[in-house]
Amino acid sequence: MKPVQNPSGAPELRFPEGFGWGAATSAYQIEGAANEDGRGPSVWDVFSHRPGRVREGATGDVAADHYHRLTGDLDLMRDLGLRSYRFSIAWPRVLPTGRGTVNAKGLDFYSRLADGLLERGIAPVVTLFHWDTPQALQELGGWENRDCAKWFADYAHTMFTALGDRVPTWLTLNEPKTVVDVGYTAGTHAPGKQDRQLANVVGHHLLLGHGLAVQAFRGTAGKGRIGAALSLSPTYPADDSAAARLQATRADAEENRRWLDPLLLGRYPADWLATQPADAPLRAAIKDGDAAVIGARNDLLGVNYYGTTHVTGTGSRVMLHPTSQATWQEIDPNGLFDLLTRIKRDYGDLPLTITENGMATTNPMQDQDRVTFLRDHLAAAHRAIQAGVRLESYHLWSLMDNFEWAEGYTQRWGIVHVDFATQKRTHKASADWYRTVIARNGV
Ligand code: IFM
Repeated sequence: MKPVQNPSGAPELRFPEGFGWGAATSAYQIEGAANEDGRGPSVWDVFSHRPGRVREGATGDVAADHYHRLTGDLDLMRDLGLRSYRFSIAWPRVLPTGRGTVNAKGLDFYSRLADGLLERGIAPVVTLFHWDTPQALQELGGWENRDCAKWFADYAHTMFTALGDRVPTWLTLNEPKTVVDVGYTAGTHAPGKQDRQLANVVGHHLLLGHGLAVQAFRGTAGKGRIGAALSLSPTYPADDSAAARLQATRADAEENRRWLDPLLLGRYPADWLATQPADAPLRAAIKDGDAAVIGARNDLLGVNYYGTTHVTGTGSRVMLHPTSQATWQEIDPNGLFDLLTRIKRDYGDLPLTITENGMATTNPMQDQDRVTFLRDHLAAAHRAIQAGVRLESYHLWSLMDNFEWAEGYTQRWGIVHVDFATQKRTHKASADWYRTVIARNGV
C-alpha cells in the first residue's frame, strides 16, 4: 500500500495484494443472439424494436455478438490480465417466459462462461438483473406487480443452484435507480413509462426482489457472497447558501439514501418518505415485514460511480466539472473518495466492490481522456483504501464497446474497440494502459 517509485520515476500507488482488477459488461449490451437457442424476449427487445426509441434504430439483436464469440472474449480478458469479470445473466435466456421451464441451452452458456473464467484465473461476478425483464412477465405488469419480486427470487434460486459451486460473488440488481428514473419516469428506457408514482412502486418491488433473492441465497449451498450494485452520486450544494445545502440534502435522499438505507439499515429515510403524499401508491405497496426482508444482511455492496451531483438553492442541477460524451456525467474523481468513505461512515464496514466506473468518449482508439479518467479514479480509490475503506475490487465500465441503451451504438464505453460491422476487437490505448496497471498492481 506504500507509494513506490516506478521506472519512470513517478510515484506509484500500489494496491493491496490480491486486489480484484476487473471489467464489467451486461447481457443485453453485448450478447446478441437475441432469438437463438430458445431465448425469450425481454422488455429491451420489445422497446428497442419500437421506432424512435433508440438512436439510429439500433437494437441488441447482434450487439457485440459475445454469445458466439465467448472463447475469443475469454482469451481477451485473460490477455488483459483481468482477475475479476462482472457479467449479467439474461433472465429470459434462462427462463424464456420468466418462470417455469428452464432453457438448458441458455443455462449452458452461463455455465461455460463461468468455467471459462475460472480456467483463466478470473473470478466471476454475476449480476442477476441488469434491466432485461422477461417480456412475458412485463405483460403481467412486470415490476409493477408485487409478484415479480417472487418470480425474480425463484429465477435467482435457479441460478444459485446451477452456478453456486463456481461463483464467488453475486449481485442481485444493477442500478434499480435507473429503472425507476429512466425506465418509469423519463420513459427513455424500457419499458418506456412516464409515471413517477408507479416508478416508486417499481422501486419498492425491486428492493423486495433483492431481499427475497438474498433469502433464497441463504437457503442454498452456495459458498459465495451476495449484495446489490447501486449507482450512487455524492450530492453537494452548488454554492454556500442555506437553500442550496437543503437542496443537496434532498438530492442525496433521492440519489443515494432511498436505496442505501432500505438495503443496509432496513428502512426508508424518513425525509425521503415524507416527500411521498399520503395517498401515494408506494405507501400501499409497502407491506408489514417488507423492511426486514429488504434489509436482511448483505455480504458486500457494489458501487457504480460515474460522477457527482451539484444542486442550486432552487434544486436545479448544475455541472461544476467536465462532462463526457454522455452529457449526464459530471466527472469528479474526488467524489469517489467522498462516496466510499461516506458509505463506511454511515453504513458500516461493509466490503465494497466498484462494480462500474468509466466514461464515454468520441476518441475511438487513442482514448487518452479515458486513461486520465481511470487513473484519477483509481488514485481516489487508493486514497479511500488508505483511509480504511474495505474496497476489494474495481470493475471498469466497460470491457468492450457495446449497446448503450437509448444511445444505441453512438456512445463508446469500452477499453476494447468493437467494429460492429466485422465484430473485430482491438485494444484501445486504455486497454494497454489497464493491462500494465494490473501487471504492476498499481497506478
Ligand atoms: O451502460 C450503462 C450500464 O448498463 C449501467 N450503468 C451505466 C452504464 C453507462 O451508461
